[in-house]
Amino acid sequence: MSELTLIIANRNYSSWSLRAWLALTATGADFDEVLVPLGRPETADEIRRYSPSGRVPALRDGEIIVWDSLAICEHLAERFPGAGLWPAEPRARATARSVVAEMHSSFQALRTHMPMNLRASRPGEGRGPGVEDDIRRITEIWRECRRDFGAGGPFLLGGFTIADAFYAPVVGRFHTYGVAVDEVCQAYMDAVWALPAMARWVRQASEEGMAVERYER
Ligand SMILES: N[C@@H](CCC(=O)N[C@@H](CS)C(=O)NCC(=O)O)C(=O)O
Repeated sequence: MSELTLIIANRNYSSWSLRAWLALTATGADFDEVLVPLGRPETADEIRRYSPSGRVPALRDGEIIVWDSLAICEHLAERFPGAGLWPAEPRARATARSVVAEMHSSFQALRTHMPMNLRASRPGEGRGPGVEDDIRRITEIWRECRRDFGAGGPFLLGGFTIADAFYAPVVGRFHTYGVAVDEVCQAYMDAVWALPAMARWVRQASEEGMAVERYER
Protein backbone atom coordinates (compact mmCIF):
# COMPACT_ATOMS: atom_id res chain seq x y z
CA MET A 1 0.00 0.00 0.00
CA SER A 2 1.27 3.43 -0.92
CA GLU A 3 1.70 6.25 1.60
CA LEU A 4 -0.64 8.34 -0.56
CA THR A 5 -4.26 7.56 -1.32
CA LEU A 6 -6.45 9.85 -3.39
CA ILE A 7 -10.18 9.51 -2.95
CA ILE A 8 -12.08 10.60 -6.06
CA ALA A 9 -15.52 10.27 -7.63
CA ASN A 10 -16.63 9.25 -11.14
CA ARG A 11 -14.07 10.40 -13.65
CA ASN A 12 -16.76 11.41 -16.08
CA TYR A 13 -18.38 13.97 -13.78
CA SER A 14 -16.01 14.91 -11.00
CA SER A 15 -14.19 18.03 -12.11
CA TRP A 16 -12.86 18.58 -8.58
CA SER A 17 -11.37 15.09 -8.52
CA LEU A 18 -9.70 15.65 -11.89
CA ARG A 19 -7.82 18.68 -10.56
CA ALA A 20 -6.29 16.82 -7.62
CA TRP A 21 -5.58 13.70 -9.66
CA LEU A 22 -3.72 15.66 -12.37
CA ALA A 23 -1.61 17.46 -9.77
CA LEU A 24 -0.80 14.25 -7.93
CA THR A 25 0.01 12.45 -11.18
CA ALA A 26 2.33 15.33 -12.15
CA THR A 27 4.43 14.68 -9.03
CA GLY A 28 5.33 11.23 -10.37
CA ALA A 29 4.66 9.72 -6.92
CA ASP A 30 3.05 6.30 -6.51
CA PHE A 31 -0.42 6.52 -5.09
CA ASP A 32 -3.46 4.38 -4.48
CA GLU A 33 -6.85 5.46 -5.60
CA VAL A 34 -10.31 4.94 -4.12
CA LEU A 35 -13.22 5.83 -6.39
CA VAL A 36 -16.54 6.46 -4.65
CA PRO A 37 -19.38 6.34 -7.21
CA LEU A 38 -21.72 9.33 -7.01
CA GLY A 39 -25.50 9.17 -6.86
CA ARG A 40 -25.92 5.97 -4.87
CA PRO A 41 -27.69 5.52 -1.54
CA GLU A 42 -24.39 4.73 0.15
CA THR A 43 -22.38 7.57 -1.49
CA ALA A 44 -22.56 10.08 1.39
CA ASP A 45 -21.56 7.53 4.08
CA GLU A 46 -18.83 6.14 1.88
CA ILE A 47 -17.31 9.60 1.25
CA ARG A 48 -17.49 10.47 4.97
CA ARG A 49 -15.30 7.46 5.74
CA TYR A 50 -12.47 9.39 4.09
CA SER A 51 -13.42 13.05 3.98
CA PRO A 52 -14.69 15.16 6.91
CA SER A 53 -16.39 17.59 4.50
CA GLY A 54 -18.41 14.80 2.90
CA ARG A 55 -16.89 15.81 -0.44
CA VAL A 56 -14.20 14.43 -2.67
CA PRO A 57 -11.41 14.68 -3.61
CA ALA A 58 -9.61 13.90 -0.37
CA LEU A 59 -6.01 12.87 0.03
CA ARG A 60 -4.63 10.56 2.68
CA ASP A 61 -0.91 11.09 3.16
CA GLY A 62 0.13 8.69 5.90
CA GLU A 63 -1.64 10.00 8.99
CA ILE A 64 -2.61 13.26 7.32
CA ILE A 65 -5.99 13.83 5.66
CA VAL A 66 -6.40 16.78 3.29
CA TRP A 67 -9.68 17.63 1.61
CA ASP A 68 -10.73 20.17 -0.99
CA SER A 69 -8.94 20.22 -4.34
CA LEU A 70 -7.08 23.47 -3.60
CA ALA A 71 -5.82 22.33 -0.19
CA ILE A 72 -4.70 19.03 -1.74
CA CYS A 73 -2.77 20.81 -4.50
CA GLU A 74 -1.10 23.12 -1.94
CA HIS A 75 -0.17 20.09 0.15
CA LEU A 76 1.32 18.37 -2.88
CA ALA A 77 3.30 21.47 -3.90
CA GLU A 78 4.84 21.54 -0.42
CA ARG A 79 5.38 17.79 -0.24
CA PHE A 80 6.98 17.57 -3.72
CA PRO A 81 8.94 20.82 -4.10
CA GLY A 82 10.80 19.50 -7.14
CA ALA A 83 7.63 18.82 -9.13
CA GLY A 84 7.16 22.46 -10.20
CA LEU A 85 3.50 22.48 -9.24
CA TRP A 86 3.80 26.23 -8.68
CA PRO A 87 6.05 28.27 -11.02
CA ALA A 88 9.45 29.17 -9.53
CA GLU A 89 9.42 32.81 -10.66
CA PRO A 90 7.53 35.01 -8.14
CA ARG A 91 5.42 37.00 -10.64
CA ALA A 92 4.40 33.85 -12.49
CA ARG A 93 3.67 32.14 -9.16
CA ALA A 94 1.50 35.03 -7.98
CA THR A 95 -0.44 34.91 -11.24
CA ALA A 96 -0.81 31.14 -11.03
CA ARG A 97 -2.16 31.43 -7.48
CA SER A 98 -4.56 34.19 -8.54
CA VAL A 99 -6.03 32.34 -11.50
CA VAL A 100 -6.35 29.19 -9.41
CA ALA A 101 -8.16 31.09 -6.64
CA GLU A 102 -10.40 32.72 -9.24
CA MET A 103 -11.31 29.34 -10.68
CA HIS A 104 -11.95 27.95 -7.21
CA SER A 105 -14.28 30.76 -6.17
CA SER A 106 -15.99 31.88 -9.39
CA PHE A 107 -17.62 30.77 -12.63
CA GLN A 108 -20.82 29.56 -11.02
CA ALA A 109 -22.80 29.97 -14.26
CA LEU A 110 -20.40 27.70 -16.14
CA ARG A 111 -20.51 25.08 -13.39
CA THR A 112 -24.31 25.16 -13.33
CA HIS A 113 -25.08 25.16 -17.04
CA MET A 114 -22.10 23.21 -18.36
CA PRO A 115 -21.53 20.44 -15.83
CA MET A 116 -18.53 18.28 -16.68
CA ASN A 117 -19.55 15.20 -18.63
CA LEU A 118 -16.53 13.99 -20.55
CA ARG A 119 -18.38 11.21 -22.38
CA ALA A 120 -21.12 13.48 -23.70
CA SER A 121 -21.16 15.59 -26.84
CA ARG A 122 -23.58 18.53 -26.59
CA PRO A 123 -22.39 21.19 -29.00
CA GLY A 124 -24.32 24.43 -28.64
CA GLU A 125 -25.96 23.42 -25.35
CA GLY A 126 -25.28 24.86 -21.92
CA ARG A 127 -25.51 28.57 -22.82
CA GLY A 128 -27.47 29.55 -19.71
CA PRO A 129 -27.46 33.05 -18.17
CA GLY A 130 -23.97 34.25 -17.32
CA VAL A 131 -22.16 31.49 -19.21
CA GLU A 132 -20.87 33.74 -22.01
CA ASP A 133 -19.40 36.12 -19.39
CA ASP A 134 -17.63 33.19 -17.70
CA ILE A 135 -16.28 31.97 -21.04
CA ARG A 136 -15.07 35.49 -21.86
CA ARG A 137 -13.21 35.82 -18.56
CA ILE A 138 -11.70 32.32 -18.72
CA THR A 139 -10.41 32.78 -22.25
CA GLU A 140 -9.02 36.19 -21.24
CA ILE A 141 -7.11 34.49 -18.41
CA TRP A 142 -5.76 31.89 -20.82
CA ARG A 143 -4.66 34.49 -23.38
CA GLU A 144 -2.97 36.70 -20.81
CA CYS A 145 -1.17 33.84 -19.09
CA ARG A 146 0.03 32.44 -22.41
CA ARG A 147 1.19 35.92 -23.56
CA ASP A 148 2.98 36.86 -20.34
CA PHE A 149 4.27 33.57 -18.98
CA GLY A 150 3.82 30.87 -21.61
CA ALA A 151 7.25 31.01 -23.29
CA GLY A 152 8.63 27.93 -21.52
CA GLY A 153 5.98 25.46 -22.69
CA PRO A 154 2.41 25.00 -23.95
CA PHE A 155 0.63 25.50 -20.60
CA LEU A 156 -0.66 28.62 -18.84
CA LEU A 157 2.60 29.36 -17.08
CA GLY A 158 4.80 27.47 -19.55
CA GLY A 159 5.29 24.10 -17.88
CA PHE A 160 2.39 22.20 -16.30
CA THR A 161 1.32 23.68 -12.95
CA ILE A 162 -1.63 23.62 -10.59
CA ALA A 163 -3.19 26.33 -12.76
CA ASP A 164 -3.54 23.80 -15.58
CA ALA A 165 -4.93 21.18 -13.21
CA PHE A 166 -7.59 23.73 -12.24
CA TYR A 167 -8.51 24.74 -15.79
CA ALA A 168 -8.39 21.18 -17.23
CA PRO A 169 -12.06 20.52 -16.35
CA VAL A 170 -12.99 23.67 -18.30
CA VAL A 171 -11.16 22.24 -21.30
CA GLY A 172 -13.32 19.13 -20.88
CA ARG A 173 -16.48 21.26 -20.68
CA PHE A 174 -15.53 23.27 -23.78
CA HIS A 175 -15.08 19.96 -25.66
CA THR A 176 -18.42 18.60 -24.54
CA TYR A 177 -20.40 21.79 -25.22
CA GLY A 178 -18.52 22.75 -28.40
CA VAL A 179 -17.28 26.14 -27.21
CA ALA A 180 -15.39 27.85 -30.04
CA VAL A 181 -12.28 29.75 -28.96
CA ASP A 182 -9.52 31.72 -30.68
CA GLU A 183 -6.24 30.21 -31.87
CA VAL A 184 -4.29 30.88 -28.68
CA CYS A 185 -6.94 29.29 -26.49
CA GLN A 186 -7.40 26.40 -28.91
CA ALA A 187 -3.66 25.65 -28.81
CA TYR A 188 -3.84 25.68 -25.01
CA MET A 189 -6.86 23.37 -25.01
CA ASP A 190 -5.10 21.00 -27.39
CA ALA A 191 -2.05 20.90 -25.12
CA VAL A 192 -4.18 20.03 -22.09
CA TRP A 193 -6.16 17.43 -24.03
CA ALA A 194 -2.94 15.82 -25.30
CA LEU A 195 -1.32 15.68 -21.86
CA PRO A 196 -0.88 11.92 -21.28
CA ALA A 197 -2.46 12.09 -17.80
CA MET A 198 -5.48 13.99 -19.15
CA ALA A 199 -5.84 11.57 -22.08
CA ARG A 200 -5.75 8.67 -19.62
CA TRP A 201 -8.40 10.23 -17.37
CA VAL A 202 -10.67 10.94 -20.36
CA ARG A 203 -10.25 7.39 -21.68
CA GLN A 204 -11.01 5.92 -18.26
CA ALA A 205 -14.06 8.22 -17.98
CA SER A 206 -15.35 6.86 -21.26
CA GLU A 207 -14.93 3.28 -20.02
CA GLU A 208 -16.13 3.56 -16.42
CA GLY A 209 -19.93 3.32 -16.91
CA MET A 210 -21.71 4.35 -13.68
CA ALA A 211 -23.98 6.90 -15.38
CA VAL A 212 -25.78 9.12 -12.87
CA GLU A 213 -29.17 10.21 -14.10
CA ARG A 214 -29.18 13.67 -12.51
CA TYR A 215 -25.93 14.55 -14.30
CA GLU A 216 -27.20 13.30 -17.66
CA ARG A 217 -30.08 15.74 -18.14
N1 LIG B 1 -14.64 22.69 -3.11
C1 LIG B 1 -14.54 21.25 -3.15
C2 LIG B 1 -15.74 20.69 -3.87
C3 LIG B 1 -15.78 19.19 -3.93
C4 LIG B 1 -17.10 18.63 -4.44
O1 LIG B 1 -18.13 19.33 -4.54
N2 LIG B 1 -17.09 17.34 -4.75
C5 LIG B 1 -18.27 16.61 -5.20
C6 LIG B 1 -17.91 15.60 -6.27
S1 LIG B 1 -17.46 16.33 -7.77
C7 LIG B 1 -18.80 15.73 -4.08
O2 LIG B 1 -18.04 15.24 -3.27
N3 LIG B 1 -20.10 15.48 -4.06
C8 LIG B 1 -20.69 14.59 -3.11
C9 LIG B 1 -22.01 14.07 -3.57
O3 LIG B 1 -22.47 14.46 -4.64
O4 LIG B 1 -22.56 13.24 -2.84
C10 LIG B 1 -13.18 20.88 -3.77
O5 LIG B 1 -12.54 21.76 -4.36
O6 LIG B 1 -12.71 19.75 -3.62
